[in-house]
Amino acid sequence: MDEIIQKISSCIEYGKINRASPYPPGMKDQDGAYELTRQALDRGISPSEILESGMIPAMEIVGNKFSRNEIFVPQMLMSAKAMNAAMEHIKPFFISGEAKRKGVFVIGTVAGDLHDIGKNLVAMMIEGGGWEVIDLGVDVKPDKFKDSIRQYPGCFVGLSALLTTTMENMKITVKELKEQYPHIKVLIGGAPVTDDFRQKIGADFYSPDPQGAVKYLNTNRVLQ
Ligand code: B1M
Repeated sequence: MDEIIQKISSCIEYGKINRASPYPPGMKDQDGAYELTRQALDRGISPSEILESGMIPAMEIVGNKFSRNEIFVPQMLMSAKAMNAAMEHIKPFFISGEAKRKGVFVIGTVAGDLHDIGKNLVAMMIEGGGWEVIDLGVDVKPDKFKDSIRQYPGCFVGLSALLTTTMENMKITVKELKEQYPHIKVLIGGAPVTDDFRQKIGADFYSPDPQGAVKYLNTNRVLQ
């Protein structure tokens, strides 16, 4: 792996946001995820490579360390901040200036769940694919999704969940949306979600990654 990608990965793993950040003390006065990502792009490394070889695997390591009680929530939060700092440079590459004319995609992380990095990536890729994205944020209750469905008739809805506990809220959300709007297409995703779960809760599509969600939307959109 390219050395700079390795460094970006370490910054995310250890929560080094930018050069000015004093955390972690061992990386004081060094470039952080923010500066290194800019440098990597300036060297011609592709945003997808930085994301897939450096940033996402780093978060995987963070999750594994958390599972083993080697780090705790504050460290996990610093890693998320470093990831978001790197994303500031990556985002413009995935969002084209193309008119958003394919349709509307409403996305949110389900009620009780505050994880938004994966959801933001999905939103970013879908927007880059030419869709208008309405991002409702995190901890989104079913009523908020319903408000958007009323506001954007014919939209597709995406739900993200990262916790096994909030998968239950995903199930409730799908049930409520389908009861009131039987024709609405609901896509689901997030680390603990599977296609088996999708079938059980009656959602229309599951994708393990943003690319699958983009493909589904492009294939299933109603041509106007
Ligand atoms: Co959280 N956390 N966390 N956390 N956290 C996990 C999810 C966990 C697996 C860590 C672990 O134990 N190994 C664990 C869940 C265990 C479980 O339920 N089985 C966990 C826990 C327990 C918790 C808390 C309960 C900890 C506590 O307080 N004791 C707490 C819950 C807070 C809450 O939500 N109510 C909590 C808090 C946090 C932070 C706030 C500190 C922070 C989130 C910051 C933020 O998002 N702004 C955080 C983080 C960073 C993580 C890990 C380390 C990383 C998550 C991440 O961003 N991954 C995570 C461990 C892990 O996932 N390995 C963990 C990178 C991201 C790109 O991947 O989100 O999976 P992901 O998204 C992917 C795909 O899943 C897919 O595309 C993305 C790109 O490939 N995808 C979709 C996602 N949504 C999609 C939707 C689609 C399609 C694809 O269609 C609509």
